[in-house]
Amino acid sequence: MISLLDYGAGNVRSVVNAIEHLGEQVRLVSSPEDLASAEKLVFPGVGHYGELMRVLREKGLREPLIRHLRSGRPFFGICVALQALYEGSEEAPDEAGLGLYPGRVRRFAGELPVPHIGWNGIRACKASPFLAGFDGSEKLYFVHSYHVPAAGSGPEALTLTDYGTAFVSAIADGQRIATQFHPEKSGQAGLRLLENFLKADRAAEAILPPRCPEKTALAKRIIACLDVRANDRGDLVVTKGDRYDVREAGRVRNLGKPVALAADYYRQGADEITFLNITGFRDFPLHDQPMLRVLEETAKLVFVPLTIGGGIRDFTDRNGVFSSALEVAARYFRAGADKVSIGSDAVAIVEQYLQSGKASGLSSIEQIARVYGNQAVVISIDPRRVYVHDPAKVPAAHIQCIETAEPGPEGERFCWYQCTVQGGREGRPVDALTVAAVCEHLGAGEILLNCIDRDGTGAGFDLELVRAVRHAVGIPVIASSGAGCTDHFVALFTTTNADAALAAGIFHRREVPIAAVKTALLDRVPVRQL
Ligand code: 1PR
Repeated sequence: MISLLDYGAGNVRSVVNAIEHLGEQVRLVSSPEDLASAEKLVFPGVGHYGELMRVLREKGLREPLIRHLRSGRPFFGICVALQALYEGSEEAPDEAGLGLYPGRVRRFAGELPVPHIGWNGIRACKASPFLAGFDGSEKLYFVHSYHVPAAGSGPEALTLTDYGTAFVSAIADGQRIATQFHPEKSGQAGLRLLENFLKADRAAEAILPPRCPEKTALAKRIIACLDVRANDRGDLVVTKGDRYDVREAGRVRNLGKPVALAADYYRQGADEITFLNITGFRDFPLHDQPMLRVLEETAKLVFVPLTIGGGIRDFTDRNGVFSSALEVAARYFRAGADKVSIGSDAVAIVEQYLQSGKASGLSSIEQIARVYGNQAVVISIDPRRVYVHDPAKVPAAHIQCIETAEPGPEGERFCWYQCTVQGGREGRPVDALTVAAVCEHLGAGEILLNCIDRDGTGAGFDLELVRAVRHAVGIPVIASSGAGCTDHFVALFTTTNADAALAAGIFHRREVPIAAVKTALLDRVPVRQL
Protein backbone atom coordinates (compact mmCIF):
# COMPACT_ATOMS: atom_id res chain seq x y z
CA MET A 1 0.00 0.00 0.00
CA ILE A 2 1.39 3.38 -1.03
CA SER A 3 0.53 6.45 1.04
CA LEU A 4 -0.02 9.55 -1.03
CA LEU A 5 0.12 12.89 0.75
CA ASP A 6 -2.97 14.82 -0.34
CA TYR A 7 -2.60 18.16 1.37
CA GLY A 8 -5.65 19.51 -0.44
CA ALA A 9 -4.08 22.10 -2.70
CA GLY A 10 -3.67 20.24 -5.92
CA ASN A 11 -4.83 17.52 -8.20
CA VAL A 12 -3.46 14.14 -7.14
CA ARG A 13 -5.53 12.12 -9.62
CA SER A 14 -2.76 11.72 -12.20
CA VAL A 15 -0.29 10.38 -9.64
CA VAL A 16 -2.91 7.96 -8.25
CA ASN A 17 -3.66 6.79 -11.81
CA ALA A 18 0.02 6.17 -12.53
CA ILE A 19 0.58 4.21 -9.30
CA GLU A 20 -2.56 2.13 -9.83
CA HIS A 21 -1.52 1.50 -13.42
CA LEU A 22 1.66 -0.03 -11.97
CA GLY A 23 -0.44 -2.42 -9.93
CA GLU A 24 -0.17 -0.81 -6.48
CA GLN A 25 -2.91 0.44 -4.22
CA VAL A 26 -3.01 4.00 -2.96
CA ARG A 27 -4.12 5.33 0.40
CA LEU A 28 -4.69 9.09 0.48
CA VAL A 29 -3.15 10.67 3.55
CA SER A 30 -4.22 14.08 4.73
CA SER A 31 -4.00 14.07 8.54
CA PRO A 32 -0.87 14.21 10.74
CA GLU A 33 -1.81 10.82 12.29
CA ASP A 34 -2.13 9.08 8.91
CA LEU A 35 1.08 10.66 7.73
CA ALA A 36 2.89 9.44 10.84
CA SER A 37 1.86 5.86 10.03
CA ALA A 38 2.93 6.00 6.36
CA GLU A 39 5.56 3.52 5.27
CA LYS A 40 6.10 4.33 1.57
CA LEU A 41 5.15 7.94 0.98
CA VAL A 42 4.58 9.78 -2.30
CA PHE A 43 4.29 13.55 -2.06
CA PRO A 44 3.13 15.34 -5.23
CA GLY A 45 3.79 19.04 -4.75
CA VAL A 46 1.68 21.38 -6.85
CA GLY A 47 1.45 25.13 -7.36
CA HIS A 48 2.99 27.87 -5.29
CA TYR A 49 5.87 27.09 -2.90
CA GLY A 50 4.60 29.48 -0.22
CA GLU A 51 1.11 28.08 -0.42
CA LEU A 52 2.45 24.52 -0.07
CA MET A 53 4.53 25.35 2.99
CA ARG A 54 1.68 27.33 4.56
CA VAL A 55 -0.82 24.49 4.11
CA LEU A 56 1.63 21.92 5.51
CA ARG A 57 2.18 24.14 8.55
CA GLU A 58 -1.49 24.95 9.15
CA LYS A 59 -2.60 21.32 8.78
CA GLY A 60 0.06 20.11 11.20
CA LEU A 61 1.72 18.05 8.44
CA ARG A 62 5.10 19.73 8.50
CA GLU A 63 6.55 17.97 11.56
CA PRO A 64 5.37 14.42 10.71
CA LEU A 65 6.68 14.94 7.17
CA ILE A 66 10.10 15.96 8.47
CA ARG A 67 10.05 12.94 10.81
CA HIS A 68 9.22 10.65 7.88
CA LEU A 69 12.06 12.15 5.83
CA ARG A 70 14.59 11.83 8.67
CA SER A 71 13.50 8.24 9.43
CA GLY A 72 14.90 7.06 6.10
CA ARG A 73 11.59 5.43 5.13
CA PRO A 74 10.85 5.37 1.38
CA PHE A 75 9.79 8.75 -0.02
CA PHE A 76 9.07 10.06 -3.52
CA GLY A 77 8.62 13.83 -3.87
CA ILE A 78 7.42 15.39 -7.10
CA CYS A 79 7.99 18.90 -8.48
CA VAL A 80 7.50 21.50 -5.70
CA ALA A 81 7.99 18.65 -3.21
CA LEU A 82 11.61 18.42 -4.38
CA GLN A 83 12.02 22.15 -3.86
CA ALA A 84 10.43 21.88 -0.41
CA LEU A 85 13.32 19.68 0.76
CA TYR A 86 15.68 22.69 0.62
CA GLU A 87 15.92 25.67 2.95
CA GLY A 88 13.68 28.12 1.13
CA SER A 89 12.62 29.60 -2.18
CA GLU A 90 12.67 32.94 -3.94
CA GLU A 91 9.01 32.25 -4.72
CA ALA A 92 8.09 32.80 -1.06
CA PRO A 93 11.10 34.29 0.73
CA ASP A 94 9.34 34.38 4.11
CA GLU A 95 8.36 30.70 4.18
CA ALA A 96 10.93 28.25 5.54
CA GLY A 97 11.43 25.05 3.56
CA LEU A 98 11.80 21.63 5.20
CA GLY A 99 15.54 22.23 5.35
CA LEU A 100 16.68 18.69 4.66
CA TYR A 101 19.34 19.98 2.29
CA PRO A 102 21.16 23.32 2.24
CA GLY A 103 20.41 25.75 -0.57
CA ARG A 104 17.61 27.90 -1.91
CA VAL A 105 15.29 27.57 -4.85
CA ARG A 106 15.66 30.27 -7.57
CA ARG A 107 13.50 31.58 -10.38
CA PHE A 108 14.68 30.99 -13.95
CA ALA A 109 16.07 34.21 -15.37
CA GLY A 110 17.24 35.07 -18.85
CA GLU A 111 15.97 34.90 -22.37
CA LEU A 112 14.18 31.57 -22.38
CA PRO A 113 10.42 31.31 -21.87
CA VAL A 114 9.34 30.76 -18.26
CA PRO A 115 7.77 28.43 -17.14
CA HIS A 116 10.12 25.73 -18.38
CA ILE A 117 7.44 23.53 -19.93
CA GLY A 118 7.99 20.32 -21.78
CA TRP A 119 10.25 17.33 -22.23
CA ASN A 120 13.89 17.74 -21.29
CA GLY A 121 16.72 15.28 -20.73
CA ILE A 122 18.69 14.23 -17.65
CA ARG A 123 22.41 13.90 -16.91
CA ALA A 124 23.13 11.44 -14.14
CA CYS A 125 25.51 12.66 -11.40
CA LYS A 126 25.84 9.24 -9.81
CA ALA A 127 24.77 5.64 -10.14
CA SER A 128 21.52 4.65 -8.45
CA PRO A 129 19.14 1.68 -8.35
CA PHE A 130 16.37 4.19 -9.13
CA LEU A 131 17.88 4.51 -12.62
CA ALA A 132 17.48 0.82 -13.50
CA GLY A 133 16.34 0.52 -17.10
CA PHE A 134 17.44 4.07 -18.04
CA ASP A 135 19.95 4.49 -20.84
CA GLY A 136 20.30 8.26 -20.44
CA SER A 137 18.60 9.33 -23.66
CA GLU A 138 15.17 9.63 -22.01
CA LYS A 139 13.26 12.87 -21.80
CA LEU A 140 10.89 13.66 -18.95
CA TYR A 141 8.10 16.18 -18.54
CA PHE A 142 8.83 19.39 -16.64
CA VAL A 143 6.63 22.33 -15.80
CA HIS A 144 8.07 24.86 -13.37
CA SER A 145 9.36 28.41 -13.06
CA TYR A 146 11.70 27.81 -10.11
CA HIS A 147 14.64 25.43 -9.77
CA VAL A 148 17.38 24.20 -7.43
CA PRO A 149 20.65 25.45 -8.99
CA ALA A 150 23.17 22.73 -9.83
CA ALA A 151 25.97 24.97 -8.64
CA GLY A 152 26.28 24.39 -4.92
CA SER A 153 24.03 21.31 -4.83
CA GLY A 154 25.23 18.47 -2.65
CA PRO A 155 25.69 14.69 -2.94
CA GLU A 156 21.92 14.27 -2.94
CA ALA A 157 21.79 15.36 -6.62
CA LEU A 158 20.93 12.37 -8.80
CA THR A 159 20.43 14.08 -12.16
CA LEU A 160 20.92 17.55 -13.61
CA THR A 161 19.06 19.21 -16.47
CA ASP A 162 19.91 22.29 -18.54
CA TYR A 163 17.55 25.14 -19.27
CA GLY A 164 19.62 28.28 -19.70
CA THR A 165 21.30 27.15 -16.49
CA ALA A 166 21.97 23.73 -15.00
CA PHE A 167 19.58 22.68 -12.27
CA VAL A 168 18.90 19.65 -10.08
CA SER A 169 16.22 17.57 -11.81
CA ALA A 170 16.25 14.66 -9.36
CA ILE A 171 17.74 13.82 -5.99
CA ALA A 172 18.31 10.38 -4.49
CA ASP A 173 19.44 9.68 -0.99
CA GLY A 174 18.97 6.16 0.45
CA GLN A 175 15.35 5.23 -0.13
CA ARG A 176 14.41 8.84 -0.77
CA ILE A 177 13.95 10.21 -4.27
CA ALA A 178 12.48 13.48 -5.51
CA THR A 179 12.10 14.76 -9.03
CA GLN A 180 11.56 18.21 -10.48
CA PHE A 181 9.86 16.57 -13.45
CA HIS A 182 6.52 14.78 -13.29
CA PRO A 183 7.04 11.01 -13.56
CA GLU A 184 3.30 10.50 -13.79
CA LYS A 185 3.25 12.64 -16.95
CA SER A 186 6.52 11.42 -18.46
CA GLY A 187 5.29 8.44 -20.44
CA GLN A 188 7.11 5.13 -20.15
CA ALA A 189 10.29 6.69 -18.72
CA GLY A 190 8.36 8.29 -15.88
CA LEU A 191 6.44 5.10 -15.15
CA ARG A 192 9.73 3.18 -15.06
CA LEU A 193 11.15 5.53 -12.45
CA LEU A 194 7.99 5.29 -10.34
CA GLU A 195 8.10 1.52 -10.66
CA ASN A 196 11.75 1.46 -9.57
CA PHE A 197 10.63 3.28 -6.44
CA LEU A 198 7.45 1.28 -5.80
CA LYS A 199 9.13 -2.09 -6.26
CA ALA A 200 12.38 -0.94 -4.66
CA ASP A 201 14.70 -3.74 -3.77
CA ARG A 202 17.47 -2.80 -1.37
CA ALA A 203 19.88 -5.18 -3.09
CA ALA A 204 19.21 -3.72 -6.55
CA GLU A 205 22.25 -2.73 -8.55
CA ALA A 206 23.15 0.96 -8.84
CA ILE A 207 22.97 1.97 -12.50
CA LEU A 208 24.78 4.81 -14.28
CA PRO A 209 22.93 5.31 -17.58
CA PRO A 210 25.47 5.02 -20.41
CA ARG A 211 24.06 7.54 -22.91
CA CYS A 212 23.47 10.72 -20.92
CA PRO A 213 24.03 13.87 -23.01
CA GLU A 214 26.71 16.41 -22.03
CA LYS A 215 24.03 19.03 -22.06
CA THR A 216 20.30 18.39 -22.15
CA ALA A 217 17.86 20.19 -24.43
CA LEU A 218 14.18 20.97 -24.18
CA ALA A 219 12.33 19.07 -26.91
CA LYS A 220 9.97 20.67 -29.36
CA ARG A 221 6.62 19.15 -28.48
CA ILE A 222 4.22 17.42 -30.87
CA ILE A 223 0.66 17.65 -29.62
CA ALA A 224 -2.30 15.68 -30.92
CA CYS A 225 -5.54 17.60 -30.73
CA LEU A 226 -8.99 16.11 -30.50
CA ASP A 227 -11.87 18.46 -31.24
CA VAL A 228 -14.79 16.83 -29.47
CA ARG A 229 -18.50 17.46 -29.71
CA ALA A 230 -21.79 15.59 -29.64
CA ASN A 231 -22.79 14.32 -33.06
CA ASP A 232 -26.36 14.57 -34.34
CA ARG A 233 -27.28 11.48 -32.28
CA GLY A 234 -25.89 12.97 -29.08
CA ASP A 235 -22.72 10.77 -28.86
CA LEU A 236 -19.42 12.44 -28.08
CA VAL A 237 -17.16 12.06 -31.11
CA VAL A 238 -13.87 13.39 -32.31
CA THR A 239 -14.57 15.66 -35.22
CA LYS A 240 -12.44 17.87 -37.42
CA GLY A 241 -13.28 21.02 -39.27
CA ASP A 242 -12.19 22.64 -42.45
CA ARG A 243 -11.63 26.26 -41.45
CA TYR A 244 -13.77 25.40 -38.40
CA ASP A 245 -16.66 23.95 -40.39
CA VAL A 246 -17.06 20.43 -38.98
CA ARG A 247 -20.02 19.38 -41.13
CA GLU A 248 -19.85 17.40 -44.33
CA ALA A 249 -23.00 16.90 -46.37
CA GLY A 250 -24.86 18.45 -43.44
CA ARG A 251 -23.50 15.94 -40.86
CA VAL A 252 -20.89 16.39 -38.13
CA ARG A 253 -17.74 14.54 -39.29
CA ASN A 254 -17.05 11.57 -37.03
CA LEU A 255 -13.39 10.59 -36.85
CA GLY A 256 -13.52 8.25 -33.90
CA LYS A 257 -13.97 7.84 -30.17
CA PRO A 258 -12.14 10.32 -27.94
CA VAL A 259 -10.68 7.96 -25.31
CA ALA A 260 -9.53 5.32 -27.79
CA LEU A 261 -7.94 7.91 -30.09
CA ALA A 262 -6.18 9.68 -27.23
CA ALA A 263 -4.76 6.36 -25.98
CA ASP A 264 -3.59 5.54 -29.50
CA TYR A 265 -1.80 8.89 -29.84
CA TYR A 266 -0.16 8.33 -26.46
CA ARG A 267 1.15 4.97 -27.64
CA GLN A 268 2.37 6.57 -30.87
CA GLY A 269 4.47 9.07 -28.91
CA ALA A 270 2.36 12.25 -28.72
CA ASP A 271 4.01 14.57 -26.20
CA GLU A 272 0.67 15.93 -25.06
CA ILE A 273 -3.00 15.44 -25.79
CA THR A 274 -5.43 18.33 -26.08
CA PHE A 275 -9.20 17.99 -26.03
CA LEU A 276 -11.23 20.93 -27.27
CA ASN A 277 -14.90 20.71 -26.42
CA ILE A 278 -15.83 22.82 -29.41
CA THR A 279 -19.42 23.46 -28.48
CA GLY A 280 -18.47 24.29 -24.89
CA PHE A 281 -19.24 27.92 -25.56
CA ARG A 282 -22.97 27.15 -25.81
CA ASP A 283 -23.39 23.93 -23.80
CA PHE A 284 -22.22 24.52 -20.27
CA PRO A 285 -19.49 21.92 -19.62
CA LEU A 286 -20.64 20.98 -16.13
CA HIS A 287 -23.92 19.88 -17.71
CA ASP A 288 -21.88 17.93 -20.22
CA GLN A 289 -20.85 15.06 -17.98
CA PRO A 290 -19.69 12.83 -20.88
CA MET A 291 -16.76 15.20 -21.42
CA LEU A 292 -15.70 14.84 -17.79
CA ARG A 293 -15.96 11.07 -18.11
CA VAL A 294 -13.88 11.14 -21.29
CA LEU A 295 -11.21 12.99 -19.37
CA GLU A 296 -11.35 10.60 -16.39
CA GLU A 297 -11.07 7.55 -18.63
CA THR A 298 -8.27 9.07 -20.70
CA ALA A 299 -6.27 10.00 -17.61
CA LYS A 300 -6.19 6.31 -16.61
CA LEU A 301 -4.58 5.32 -19.91
CA VAL A 302 -2.51 8.30 -20.97
CA PHE A 303 0.58 9.34 -19.01
CA VAL A 304 1.45 12.57 -20.79
CA PRO A 305 -0.08 15.99 -20.08
CA LEU A 306 -3.74 16.49 -20.88
CA THR A 307 -5.26 19.86 -21.73
CA ILE A 308 -8.96 20.52 -21.94
CA GLY A 309 -10.62 23.56 -23.47
CA GLY A 310 -14.12 24.73 -24.27
CA GLY A 311 -16.62 26.57 -22.12
CA ILE A 312 -14.27 27.64 -19.35
CA ARG A 313 -15.95 30.78 -18.11
CA ASP A 314 -18.43 32.00 -15.49
CA PHE A 315 -21.88 30.63 -16.19
CA THR A 316 -25.40 31.01 -14.82
CA ASP A 317 -27.71 28.19 -15.84
CA ARG A 318 -31.37 28.54 -16.63
CA ASN A 319 -32.31 27.91 -12.98
CA GLY A 320 -30.16 30.85 -11.97
CA VAL A 321 -27.37 28.69 -10.48
CA PHE A 322 -23.99 30.39 -10.88
CA SER A 323 -20.73 28.49 -11.48
CA SER A 324 -17.45 30.33 -11.72
CA ALA A 325 -14.82 29.57 -14.36
CA LEU A 326 -12.62 28.49 -11.46
CA GLU A 327 -15.17 25.83 -10.45
CA VAL A 328 -15.42 24.57 -14.02
CA ALA A 329 -11.63 24.37 -14.22
CA ALA A 330 -11.49 22.63 -10.82
CA ARG A 331 -13.84 19.89 -12.09
CA TYR A 332 -11.61 19.39 -15.11
CA PHE A 333 -8.45 19.25 -13.00
CA ARG A 334 -10.07 16.74 -10.65
CA ALA A 335 -11.06 14.62 -13.64
CA GLY A 336 -7.42 14.45 -14.72
CA ALA A 337 -6.63 17.57 -16.76
CA ASP A 338 -3.22 19.19 -16.26
CA LYS A 339 -4.09 22.43 -18.03
CA VAL A 340 -7.24 24.20 -19.10
CA SER A 341 -7.49 26.24 -22.24
CA ILE A 342 -9.58 29.39 -22.36
CA GLY A 343 -10.81 30.72 -25.70
CA SER A 344 -13.80 33.05 -26.00
CA ASP A 345 -13.59 34.26 -22.41
CA ALA A 346 -9.95 35.32 -22.90
CA VAL A 347 -10.98 37.64 -25.72
CA ALA A 348 -13.72 39.17 -23.56
CA ILE A 349 -11.26 39.63 -20.69
CA VAL A 350 -8.76 41.39 -22.95
CA GLU A 351 -11.44 43.68 -24.38
CA GLN A 352 -12.42 44.66 -20.82
CA TYR A 353 -8.79 45.17 -19.89
CA LEU A 354 -8.22 47.46 -22.88
CA GLN A 355 -11.30 49.45 -21.98
CA SER A 356 -10.56 49.87 -18.28
CA GLY A 357 -6.76 49.96 -18.58
CA LYS A 358 -6.35 47.62 -15.62
CA ALA A 359 -6.66 44.04 -14.48
CA SER A 360 -9.79 43.23 -12.47
CA GLY A 361 -8.10 40.47 -10.50
CA LEU A 362 -11.32 38.50 -10.93
CA SER A 363 -11.02 37.19 -14.46
CA SER A 364 -10.95 33.45 -15.12
CA ILE A 365 -7.31 33.71 -16.19
CA GLU A 366 -6.24 35.43 -12.98
CA GLN A 367 -8.31 33.23 -10.68
CA ILE A 368 -7.28 29.91 -12.19
CA ALA A 369 -3.61 30.95 -12.41
CA ARG A 370 -3.65 32.02 -8.75
CA VAL A 371 -4.97 28.68 -7.54
CA TYR A 372 -3.41 26.23 -10.00
CA GLY A 373 -0.37 28.14 -11.24
CA ASN A 374 0.32 29.98 -14.53
CA GLN A 375 1.36 26.77 -16.25
CA ALA A 376 -2.17 25.41 -15.87
CA VAL A 377 -3.72 28.22 -17.95
CA VAL A 378 -3.49 28.00 -21.73
CA ILE A 379 -5.05 30.66 -23.94
CA SER A 380 -6.55 29.30 -27.15
CA ILE A 381 -6.68 32.01 -29.81
CA ASP A 382 -8.78 31.60 -32.96
CA PRO A 383 -7.59 34.34 -35.31
CA ARG A 384 -8.38 35.10 -38.92
CA ARG A 385 -6.32 37.31 -41.27
CA VAL A 386 -7.69 40.73 -42.17
CA TYR A 387 -5.78 42.44 -44.98
CA VAL A 388 -5.26 46.19 -45.15
CA HIS A 389 -3.41 48.49 -47.58
CA ASP A 390 -2.41 50.89 -44.85
CA PRO A 391 -1.35 49.69 -41.37
CA ALA A 392 -2.74 52.92 -39.90
CA LYS A 393 -6.21 52.03 -41.15
CA VAL A 394 -7.24 49.45 -38.56
CA PRO A 395 -10.46 49.56 -36.48
CA ALA A 396 -8.73 50.37 -33.17
CA ALA A 397 -5.48 52.01 -32.12
CA HIS A 398 -4.24 48.95 -30.16
CA ILE A 399 -4.43 46.64 -33.20
CA GLN A 400 -1.00 45.56 -34.39
CA CYS A 401 -0.41 44.95 -38.11
CA ILE A 402 2.36 42.97 -39.73
CA GLU A 403 3.84 43.31 -43.18
CA THR A 404 3.14 40.06 -45.00
CA ALA A 405 5.00 38.18 -47.70
CA GLU A 406 1.65 36.72 -48.78
CA PRO A 407 -0.30 39.77 -50.02
CA GLY A 408 -4.09 39.86 -49.88
CA PRO A 409 -6.53 39.39 -52.78
CA GLU A 410 -6.20 43.04 -53.76
CA GLY A 411 -2.46 43.17 -53.32
CA GLU A 412 -2.66 44.39 -49.69
CA ARG A 413 0.79 44.19 -48.13
CA PHE A 414 -0.33 44.33 -44.51
CA CYS A 415 -2.60 42.26 -42.33
CA TRP A 416 -3.73 41.92 -38.77
CA TYR A 417 -5.05 38.84 -37.06
CA GLN A 418 -8.57 39.34 -35.85
CA CYS A 419 -9.55 37.29 -32.80
CA THR A 420 -12.84 35.44 -33.00
CA VAL A 421 -15.07 33.91 -30.33
CA GLN A 422 -17.57 31.06 -30.25
CA GLY A 423 -15.59 28.80 -32.54
CA GLY A 424 -14.89 31.45 -35.17
CA ARG A 425 -18.49 32.57 -35.45
CA GLU A 426 -17.93 36.16 -34.30
CA GLY A 427 -14.98 38.46 -35.01
CA ARG A 428 -13.96 40.96 -32.32
CA PRO A 429 -12.06 44.25 -32.69
CA VAL A 430 -8.89 42.93 -31.07
CA ASP A 431 -5.86 41.21 -32.57
CA ALA A 432 -4.05 38.00 -31.67
CA LEU A 433 -0.79 39.73 -30.68
CA THR A 434 -2.56 41.97 -28.20
CA VAL A 435 -4.66 39.13 -26.78
CA ALA A 436 -1.57 36.99 -26.30
CA ALA A 437 0.41 39.77 -24.60
CA VAL A 438 -2.41 40.87 -22.27
CA CYS A 439 -3.20 37.27 -21.29
CA GLU A 440 0.46 36.70 -20.45
CA HIS A 441 0.35 39.82 -18.30
CA LEU A 442 -2.76 38.48 -16.52
CA GLY A 443 -1.07 35.17 -15.70
CA ALA A 444 -1.52 32.77 -18.63
CA GLY A 445 1.29 30.24 -18.98
CA GLU A 446 1.03 29.26 -22.62
CA ILE A 447 -0.58 30.30 -25.91
CA LEU A 448 -2.34 27.80 -28.18
CA LEU A 449 -2.28 29.66 -31.46
CA ASN A 450 -4.84 28.37 -33.95
CA CYS A 451 -5.44 29.94 -37.35
CA ILE A 452 -8.87 29.73 -38.97
CA ASP A 453 -7.47 30.40 -42.47
CA ARG A 454 -5.24 27.32 -42.23
CA ASP A 455 -7.34 24.96 -40.07
CA GLY A 456 -7.90 21.65 -41.84
CA THR A 457 -6.37 22.88 -45.11
CA GLY A 458 -3.08 20.96 -44.86
CA ALA A 459 -1.40 24.07 -46.33
CA GLY A 460 1.13 24.43 -43.51
CA PHE A 461 1.26 26.59 -40.39
CA ASP A 462 0.90 30.36 -40.75
CA LEU A 463 4.56 31.06 -39.99
CA GLU A 464 4.14 34.84 -40.05
CA LEU A 465 1.47 34.59 -37.38
CA VAL A 466 3.60 32.28 -35.24
CA ARG A 467 6.65 34.56 -35.48
CA ALA A 468 4.65 37.66 -34.61
CA VAL A 469 2.97 36.12 -31.56
CA ARG A 470 6.16 34.42 -30.41
CA HIS A 471 7.82 37.83 -30.53
CA ALA A 472 4.96 39.44 -28.57
CA VAL A 473 5.16 37.12 -25.55
CA GLY A 474 7.69 35.46 -23.27
CA ILE A 475 5.59 32.35 -22.56
CA PRO A 476 5.60 29.22 -24.75
CA VAL A 477 3.61 29.28 -27.99
CA ILE A 478 1.97 26.18 -29.47
CA ALA A 479 1.51 26.61 -33.22
CA SER A 480 -1.68 25.04 -34.51
CA SER A 481 -3.66 24.63 -37.74
CA GLY A 482 -2.63 23.65 -41.22
CA ALA A 483 -0.14 20.79 -40.76
CA GLY A 484 -0.30 18.66 -43.90
CA CYS A 485 3.04 16.83 -44.03
CA THR A 486 6.26 16.41 -42.06
CA ASP A 487 7.94 19.30 -43.93
CA HIS A 488 5.46 21.69 -42.36
CA PHE A 489 6.75 20.78 -38.90
CA VAL A 490 10.34 21.15 -40.07
CA ALA A 491 9.56 24.61 -41.50
CA LEU A 492 7.81 25.59 -38.29
CA PHE A 493 10.65 24.66 -35.98
CA THR A 494 13.51 25.80 -38.19
CA THR A 495 12.09 29.21 -39.12
CA THR A 496 10.18 30.24 -35.99
CA ASN A 497 10.73 29.91 -32.25
CA ALA A 498 7.51 27.96 -31.71
CA ASP A 499 7.77 25.72 -28.68
CA ALA A 500 5.27 23.11 -29.80
CA ALA A 501 3.21 22.09 -32.80
CA LEU A 502 -0.37 20.90 -32.58
CA ALA A 503 -2.09 18.98 -35.33
CA ALA A 504 -5.31 17.10 -35.75
CA GLY A 505 -6.45 16.13 -39.26
CA ILE A 506 -3.27 14.44 -40.47
CA PHE A 507 -3.17 12.27 -37.38
CA HIS A 508 -6.89 11.43 -37.40
CA ARG A 509 -6.82 10.50 -41.08
CA ARG A 510 -3.65 8.46 -40.45
CA GLU A 511 -1.84 10.32 -43.20
CA VAL A 512 1.28 10.94 -41.11
CA PRO A 513 2.18 8.97 -37.98
CA ILE A 514 3.50 10.95 -35.02
CA ALA A 515 6.77 8.98 -35.20
CA ALA A 516 7.30 10.17 -38.79
CA VAL A 517 7.05 13.79 -37.65
CA LYS A 518 9.66 13.15 -34.95
CA THR A 519 11.95 11.33 -37.37
CA ALA A 520 11.79 14.25 -39.81
CA LEU A 521 12.74 16.65 -37.01
CA LEU A 522 15.37 14.49 -35.37
CA ASP A 523 18.57 15.92 -36.86
CA ARG A 524 17.34 19.50 -36.76
CA VAL A 525 15.73 20.14 -33.39
CA PRO A 526 15.53 18.24 -30.10
CA VAL A 527 12.54 15.89 -29.93
CA ARG A 528 11.41 13.17 -27.57
CA GLN A 529 11.51 9.73 -29.07
CA LEU A 530 9.89 6.67 -27.59
O1 1PR B 1 -14.25 29.51 -26.69
O2 1PR B 1 -13.32 28.82 -24.50
O3 1PR B 1 -15.41 27.78 -25.37
O4 1PR B 1 -13.21 27.28 -26.38
C1 1PR B 1 -13.63 26.64 -27.54
C2 1PR B 1 -12.44 25.92 -28.09
O5 1PR B 1 -12.88 25.12 -29.16
C3 1PR B 1 -11.38 26.87 -28.62
O6 1PR B 1 -10.12 26.39 -28.24
C4 1PR B 1 -11.54 26.79 -30.13
O7 1PR B 1 -10.29 26.84 -30.76
C5 1PR B 1 -12.15 25.42 -30.32
N1 1PR B 1 -13.10 25.37 -31.44
C6 1PR B 1 -14.31 25.93 -31.48
N2 1PR B 1 -14.91 25.63 -32.64
C7 1PR B 1 -14.05 24.89 -33.35
C8 1PR B 1 -14.29 24.33 -34.68
O8 1PR B 1 -13.40 23.73 -35.29
N3 1PR B 1 -15.50 24.53 -35.20
N4 1PR B 1 -11.84 24.03 -32.96
C9 1PR B 1 -12.91 24.72 -32.59
C10 1PR B 1 -10.71 24.56 -33.11
C11 1PR B 1 -8.73 24.22 -34.01
C12 1PR B 1 -7.63 23.37 -33.63
C13 1PR B 1 -7.42 22.29 -34.64
C14 1PR B 1 -6.19 22.79 -35.32
C15 1PR B 1 -5.44 21.75 -36.05
N5 1PR B 1 -9.97 23.62 -33.68
O9 1PR B 1 -7.67 22.94 -32.37
O10 1PR B 1 -7.36 21.11 -33.95
O11 1PR B 1 -6.58 23.82 -36.21
O12 1PR B 1 -6.16 21.26 -37.10
P1 1PR B 1 -5.44 20.68 -38.40
O13 1PR B 1 -4.16 20.10 -37.96
O14 1PR B 1 -6.38 19.64 -38.89
O15 1PR B 1 -5.28 21.83 -39.34
P2 1PR B 1 -14.09 28.43 -25.72
